[in-house]
Amino acid sequence: MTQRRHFFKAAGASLLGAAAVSRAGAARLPEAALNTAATTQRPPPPPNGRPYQPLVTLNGWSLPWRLKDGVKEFHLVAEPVLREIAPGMQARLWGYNGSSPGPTIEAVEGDRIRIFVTNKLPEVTTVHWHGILLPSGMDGVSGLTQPPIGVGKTWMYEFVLQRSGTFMYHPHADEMVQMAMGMMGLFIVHPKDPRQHAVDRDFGFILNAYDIDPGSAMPRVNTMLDFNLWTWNSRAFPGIAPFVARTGERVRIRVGNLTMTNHPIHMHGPHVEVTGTDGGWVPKAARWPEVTVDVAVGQMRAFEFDAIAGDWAIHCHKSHHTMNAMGHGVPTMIGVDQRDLARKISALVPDYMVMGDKGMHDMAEMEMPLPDNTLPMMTGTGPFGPVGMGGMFSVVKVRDDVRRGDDTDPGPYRHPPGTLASEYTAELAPEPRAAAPAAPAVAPAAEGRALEVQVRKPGGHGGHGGHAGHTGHTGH
Ligand SMILES: [Cu+2]
Repeated sequence: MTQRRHFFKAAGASLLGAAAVSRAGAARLPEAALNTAATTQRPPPPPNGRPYQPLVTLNGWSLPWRLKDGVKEFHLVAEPVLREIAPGMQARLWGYNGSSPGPTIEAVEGDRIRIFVTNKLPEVTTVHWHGILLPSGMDGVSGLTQPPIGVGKTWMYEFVLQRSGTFMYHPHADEMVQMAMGMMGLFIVHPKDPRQHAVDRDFGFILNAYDIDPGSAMPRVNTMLDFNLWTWNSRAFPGIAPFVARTGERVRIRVGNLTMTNHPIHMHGPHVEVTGTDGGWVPKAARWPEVTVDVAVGQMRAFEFDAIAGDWAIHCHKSHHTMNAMGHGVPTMIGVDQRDLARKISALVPDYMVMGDKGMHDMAEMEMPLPDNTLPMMTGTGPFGPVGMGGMFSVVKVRDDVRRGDDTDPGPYRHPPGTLASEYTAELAPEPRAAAPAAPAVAPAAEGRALEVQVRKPGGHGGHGGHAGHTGHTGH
């Protein structure tokens, strides 16, 4: 009993941090739920405490808690996990409770919560509660507000949730490695009054990125910008679940960015309104309309829209982020006559195929031989053929007959008559622009300087188009 009393005193005093608390109630840890499935698991309504509408974590789940003396107790276990990025590829990541990202933590404004963190990683860690107002000693910054959580140790964090909103958690010890390995999760604080900021559908995911060599399963942790797998909740299209809604429903999507570059999230169909950031809800009069919501590094955005029937693409607008692995170092072949090259290579490699001389759509249609455990650059099939996408891409599927709270994929949209683009099959009139001189597909060889710009060094990164792409990446 003395221990327990000591614990409550420590937890209530903001000057005492996680270190002081950890010496107390180590006894009787709450059960640490485990989930290794990569399918979306809509949580049940809260079994106790204040009511709220649970978040639907895309390809994820929410962490159960136990209510103890009015405190919601959660138990996170930091540990190595095996994550399916998309069918055909598994990654050896680090995460929490069996998954990367870890389970979403959901609680209500005003709740006192206690989060036990057990470290089953091969190195130390901490957990930082990104965006949440709390005593400085609970902020989880290794060295600054606490010593790191040792291997095999369990620590406690405890605080009262002062404001509702969209937040995250991630390590603040060896961050570069641990985030490159997939350690992160959403932290949603629901309003005390469930009618506040109410929507019909509430989705959330974290933008993350990995650098995993084709054929390998382990991320390269020293990569700074040159990632090759662009993922939502550690899933790449076609592994990302659709956002399902019923026509007319108010839908909210919450996005956090824990990659090393910004992601303009582009929503086809309905216009969206930015209603929240990790700094709080945007007052009604200050909400701004968008069709592309840029989410910068370390930022979160919540946006809402009224669902319109259809299949609406939603994706990062950086087009190389809707590509999977093997996208790097592929030279541009458009307009390059490869016939002579193909003849020479075929003598050495009998199956050699010329690719990309008319653009790269062909590659989406072709089943190319791949090393084990990687993903094609572009994949996924829609009702009209290959989607030609990978990475940060999904579909908002809105139908008139979806049941409330049902996230089952309704299949392809049945377009009402007269609302579908179609091939023009009537007689073709002469094109009025035929008189203009045609632009050459390839710069004439005589223009020495233009040619110089197009020189590519095979394999290397020095001085070619790929390098220019990276500069664009970092936003210089
Ligand atoms: Cu992006």
